[in-house]
Amino acid sequence: MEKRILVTRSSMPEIDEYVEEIREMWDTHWLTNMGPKHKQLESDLADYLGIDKDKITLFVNGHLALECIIEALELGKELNAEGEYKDEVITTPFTFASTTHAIVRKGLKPVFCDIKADDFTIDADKIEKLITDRTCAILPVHVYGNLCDVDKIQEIADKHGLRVIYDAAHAFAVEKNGVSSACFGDAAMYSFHATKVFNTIEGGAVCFKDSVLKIRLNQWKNFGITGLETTEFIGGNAKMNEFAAAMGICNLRHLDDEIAKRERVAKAYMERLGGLKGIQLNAFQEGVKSNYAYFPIVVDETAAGCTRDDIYTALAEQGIRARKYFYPLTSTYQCYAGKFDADKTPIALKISERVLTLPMYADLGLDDVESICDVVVKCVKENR
Ligand code: T4K
Repeated sequence: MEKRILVTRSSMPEIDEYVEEIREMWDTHWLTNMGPKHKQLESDLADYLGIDKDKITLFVNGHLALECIIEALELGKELNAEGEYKDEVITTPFTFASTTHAIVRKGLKPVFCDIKADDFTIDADKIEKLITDRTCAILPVHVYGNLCDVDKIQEIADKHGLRVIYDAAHAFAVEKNGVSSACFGDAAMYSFHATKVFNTIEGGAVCFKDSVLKIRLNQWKNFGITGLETTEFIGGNAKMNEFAAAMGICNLRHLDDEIAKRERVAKAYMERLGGLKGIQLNAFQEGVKSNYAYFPIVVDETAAGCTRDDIYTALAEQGIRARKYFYPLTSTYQCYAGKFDADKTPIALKISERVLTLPMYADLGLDDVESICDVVVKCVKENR
């Protein structure tokens, strides 16, 4: 069979390590509902992130984690002086479906802010002009392992009395000046999906500033049940099961090695593609320790002589499946037709039409990186 290289490949522990981790479940028969593996992973993650154990809780996936934190913070429930609900959330359309859908599914209105062309995160200088008397929160996205301008965003939020929730799906294990991405804003949501730097098969977590939220989030993710005979909220079911937690316990043991291997892959890409005319690489962020979650390139057709789609197709012909994360913008999805104007976020629109994320995972061979770069370089050189 022809060799295929996909955009990513799930990290997995040795099978024996996982079997050992789940073995006792055949004695306990405890499979879910915040059991011992769930508790252990929560505690291991808190240690890894350097946060208190009462400032993290686990979820079945990142998306429902995001919905639950919106509910637990009661966004959209407050009235302004005119008696209107404060239901607007400032966010970006350069993201996965989940971010925008979570806002809309919780009855709130996304107000789209543009992004920066160098690191693809929200342009904090453009936030304030979008704030109205209906704004309740800012929900920025740490894209590809790049961090948003967390200091400036917090300053704006404090000035206007807004909540800040980070979509940190791409930013597990990322730090700024030694401070974990878990510590910024009122809350940060992580995705532990199979495609992420750290995975629990499917899974997610929310880390938060106010430890009171732990009880509330645990209730929201368990049908809103607050006691043996009391149910105070209309919650859903978003609990992580014990098999997923066991996978997380194993994967966490190897995470630092995995990130080091990813760094090696990123450096190999940078060596070959750095300086290639028309190919923009991810910006290096001062003081940020990356997790090398993705390897995006942005193709400027005029300078490169070929388009993003030319490179995408040339790679696909060699069995290399790069992906267009994030194209199209969420604001242009069919399900939101007529609701938003993508021209109001011109940089996000431009980047989404030019971005390609190249294969990136810990075990990607450096010879494979060479072959991928050969295709990109050939595309650029042959077309100029
Ligand atoms: N916010 C942001 C910014 C996000 O990026 C995401 C998720 C979320 C929120 C929501 O978090 P979760 O609720 O998912 O925890 C994938 C993932 O499904 C999704 O989690 C992720 N973002 C998104 C960026 O990528 P697809 O549709 O591209 O996945 P798929 O199935 O095409 O897989 C991509 C590649 O990954 C495959 O070509 C091979 C590899 N793969 C995939 C799976 C499923 C594996 O190696 N193993 C696997 O089990 O969405």
